[in-house]
Amino acid sequence: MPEQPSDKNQQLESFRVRQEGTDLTTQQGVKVDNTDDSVTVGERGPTLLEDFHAREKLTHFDHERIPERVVHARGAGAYGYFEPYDGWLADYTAADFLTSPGVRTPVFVRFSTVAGSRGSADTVRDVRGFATKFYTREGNYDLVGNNMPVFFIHDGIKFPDFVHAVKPEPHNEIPQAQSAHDTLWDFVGLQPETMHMMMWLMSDRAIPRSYRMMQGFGVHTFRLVNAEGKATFVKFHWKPVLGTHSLVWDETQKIAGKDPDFNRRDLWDSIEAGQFPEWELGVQLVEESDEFSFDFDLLDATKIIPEEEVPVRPVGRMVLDRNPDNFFAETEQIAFHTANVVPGIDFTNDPLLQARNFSYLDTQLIRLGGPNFSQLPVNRPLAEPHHNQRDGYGQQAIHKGRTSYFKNSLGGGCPALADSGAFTHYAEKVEGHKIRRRSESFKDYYSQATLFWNSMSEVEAEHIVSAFRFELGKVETMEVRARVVEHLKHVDHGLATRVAAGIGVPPPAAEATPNHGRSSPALSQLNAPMHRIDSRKVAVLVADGVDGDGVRRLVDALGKQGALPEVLAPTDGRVRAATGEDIEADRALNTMASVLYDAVVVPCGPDSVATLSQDGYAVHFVTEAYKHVKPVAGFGSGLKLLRRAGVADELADDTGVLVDNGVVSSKAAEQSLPEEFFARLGEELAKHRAWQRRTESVPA
Ligand code: HDE
Repeated sequence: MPEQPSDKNQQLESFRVRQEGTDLTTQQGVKVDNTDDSVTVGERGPTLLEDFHAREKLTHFDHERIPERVVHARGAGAYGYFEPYDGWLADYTAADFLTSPGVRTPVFVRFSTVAGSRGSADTVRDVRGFATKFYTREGNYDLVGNNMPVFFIHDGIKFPDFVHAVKPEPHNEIPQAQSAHDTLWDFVGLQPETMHMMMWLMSDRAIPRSYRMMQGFGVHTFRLVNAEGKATFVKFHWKPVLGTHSLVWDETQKIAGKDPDFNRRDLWDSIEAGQFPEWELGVQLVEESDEFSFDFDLLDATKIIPEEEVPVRPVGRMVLDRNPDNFFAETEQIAFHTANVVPGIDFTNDPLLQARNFSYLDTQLIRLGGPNFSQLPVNRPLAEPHHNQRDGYGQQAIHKGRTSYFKNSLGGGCPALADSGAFTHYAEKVEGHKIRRRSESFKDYYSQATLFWNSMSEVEAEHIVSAFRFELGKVETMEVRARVVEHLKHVDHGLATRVAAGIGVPPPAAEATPNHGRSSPALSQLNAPMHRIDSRKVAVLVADGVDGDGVRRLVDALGKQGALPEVLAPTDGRVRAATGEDIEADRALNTMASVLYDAVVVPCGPDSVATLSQDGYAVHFVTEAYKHVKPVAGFGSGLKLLRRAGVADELADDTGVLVDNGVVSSKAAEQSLPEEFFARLGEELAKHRAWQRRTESVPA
């Protein structure tokens, strides 16, 4: 077995450039004492071509941009590690990093949206990329997945069509980062294999609260191969320790304006705060002999294996604990590739995967400008590469010696063929005719879309109906809308009828595929664990005259539970508590918005509450949080502001603690506010939203 990998961080160290204590120079290292004025003839004369510093500075600037990713252009990334719990998976795979307990394999993960360009907003309705590069002792392994377990199409040859349809329309480049437009839905209506994925895309999965609160999926069926060469089919799953949670639609649209970097910032801030995002890697395993025992084809990437049929077995955990030093050098230049595999992991004939195995290397060649991008610091494997590939743009290595060919005798025969630890392609037996034809076994477009629909809670189902109505409501061509409804009726007639009613198209015809009635509870994200409130952001609204003791106790108690309370006041700086001492405000109210928080609390303090009640911004803050079904809390005179903001649920009328539909209240204040208040608020926060509080005015 090779040596334990040296730390990726350590490897990167030699590439880090620090500016402290240095003088400005040209690229050639010549010192510069003026970078504000060009060399000219006299003070008002023409600029001279010989001003090499000005020319170099401008030339480099002119070439700063590289092509953005064709898809997944907008992303955020972080370093961390993966550690298997134990070695049980060794029965199935020779992959050392999955089976050596105690070995921490460095990783870089990049999360992304798909359709938008680099500068687009984070919170749009979209699939999220979840790409992990494992710098293993046996070379780099990339698991390039998404936060949804299925895909839009069967065969990679359709990918350019799909992406052209979802991207901004070519004549006017509108709309940016949105699926709600004619061309995407035109594609969907004519390509019904998209139906299962469209159910996911219309669900809350497409608007995650945080990258840290998303599941990840390898999507394709891959192969694990053990040391004896025995293969087993595998699906990879990432499960977030914080549970799987989403925003609500109205909120996402507002955040896109208030903080377009919402998810990116959330990832960055939580790592800076030492609250490291964590996921559990799990696998679903299927024996080769069971390949045909499902009612779908394992090679069809529009299908899941329901967890109730094949359980997800835990393998290890991944923790992200370090932000990159430089976005461009690391997050932008990282190059993932589905064909980056290590011994023990292999492909299947999924035609989507096969196309990806071509496409990723191909795209990096243009995006990163030539064939040497694996030498970029973030892409460098920890297992040292040795080969006879030479030259090309951006070559960093200085290869010594005369030989760059195999076999050679002049170079001592090196690099030599490995006699152990080499990757061996799984010797699958294949035979057949060359044909261009979709497999019959891929042709059930609807039953798993129905499975997904049947598995939703009432709230999740409502959100799906609203999303279809919103998206199709933006489609200008009525025939395109109607065509989609005709497909939806094969998913569920009731769903199609509800969607049709909202978009002005006739209800679907009566004859439809009957709903099979099956469900998979694991598909509802409201069934995910809900007991952690780490890094949940809580706004505490204060003004002069606030109950200082109450605020301190609240901030302290929420902090101890792992949440991140922030004190918001009408202006930045300090507010004076009722008892005379100063309280530091973290932010001015008007720089923030309720949509940037998970909950809001209004503390006691008659003067504070009187000021906030006059402040339309503060009142709206509470109203909006309430409408977005977030936990809302108040104590003492703070309850007055809750009422003024339209909180319609029952509030406490004594010093006890009352919880009603996610509204936590008590008439007590200062030292007499019971500890129970903080505990109950924590419980409501852990539930994420008070979904049962659906008032008619709640925007879905
Ligand atoms: Fe990708 N995909 N993809 N994709 N994909 C890219 O690679 C492609 C597919 C996914 O953070 C590109 O470096 C084809 C499925 C992620 O850098 C490109 C097909 C899944 C990322 C490409 C697919 C993904 C990409 C764009 C159909 C989920 C971002 C730039 C056969 C399992 C990785 C680049 C990052 C990126 C091609 C389908 C996930 C063009 C041809 C299915 C997470 O190569």
